Amino acid sequence: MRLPAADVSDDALDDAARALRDARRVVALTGAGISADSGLPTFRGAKNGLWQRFAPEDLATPEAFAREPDLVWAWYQWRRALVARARPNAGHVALVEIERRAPAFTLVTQNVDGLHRAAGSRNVITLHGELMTDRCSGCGNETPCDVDPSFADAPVERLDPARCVDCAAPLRPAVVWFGERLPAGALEAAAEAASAAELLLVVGTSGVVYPAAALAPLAQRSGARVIVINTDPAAPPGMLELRGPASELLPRLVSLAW
Ligand code: BV8
Repeated sequence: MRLPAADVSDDALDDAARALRDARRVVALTGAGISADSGLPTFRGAKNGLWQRFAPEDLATPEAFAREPDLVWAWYQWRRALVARARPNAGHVALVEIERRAPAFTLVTQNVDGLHRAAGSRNVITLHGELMTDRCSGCGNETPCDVDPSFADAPVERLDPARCVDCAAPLRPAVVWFGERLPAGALEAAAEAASAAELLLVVGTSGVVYPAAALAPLAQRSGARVIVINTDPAAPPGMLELRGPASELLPRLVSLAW
């Protein structure tokens, strides 16, 4: 599926590139949109086939897993199969270049797909956990998950969760579900980076999930310039909006800045 090309003026891009080049402390906050061009469905975008009748908030909760573990586990095994065949795109790679060039850079991601680290980003704060890791719902033991690639194109609707080899309790993905705390220290580190940022790039997020969504207003209140990169109109007042795919706009921004 080809995304609409960027709809952004040269002046806006030049303005953003200058801000990027001049900023000493840069922070990027990313969401599912940056992985869209790696073939991964976003949370609130067009619904995908089997799961179109569920909202993420219906399935990504401890209550849903307790009530219907086979439904929730099957959803994650489908998503894991998609992530297993996904590769970082030019947007992920552009953020690696920004980390190399900027005097100080912090990447804060809501994504659980691991594509930022796969692209080479190093200073990454992962707010919502790791999809490709299993955590035992009993003893808490964490292990890399198994993936059945066939689920990518032929997902099953129900599948009993795998069991822990140590205590036989059901495994769950090592992600933060709605109603669960973020990993210890992650939000604090992200808020510290956002408060100190001179420039915050908000890339591919609908800004509806808290507390992550509070980071952009926090940065703005602390004096940062905020640039929003999104295919949809998503920029609150006072933030510069670059409308278009992150995989196109981020590389253009980097090439204009340096
Ligand atoms: C918690 C892991 C407290 C699971 C996810 C106020 C304060 C605190 C909490 C709340 C609050 N209000 C409500 C809450 C509760 C809740 C919440 O925010 N609910 C929402 C629905 C209102 N928050 C929580 O429960 C959080 N926990 O606060 O705990 C606590 C305290 C004490 C004790 C106990 C608890 C936990 C939230 C984490 C949930 N887990 N993921 C999983 O993946 O299965 S969230 C999930 O949504 C993903 O991580 C995802 O990244 C995230 C955000 O979505 P987006 O990334 O923005 O994706 P989306 O599809 O929405 O948007 C994509 C965007 O990209 C769009 O704008 C689109 O236009 C754009 N786009 C598309 N293509 C492109 C593009 N842009 C650029 N280029 C493209 N090519």
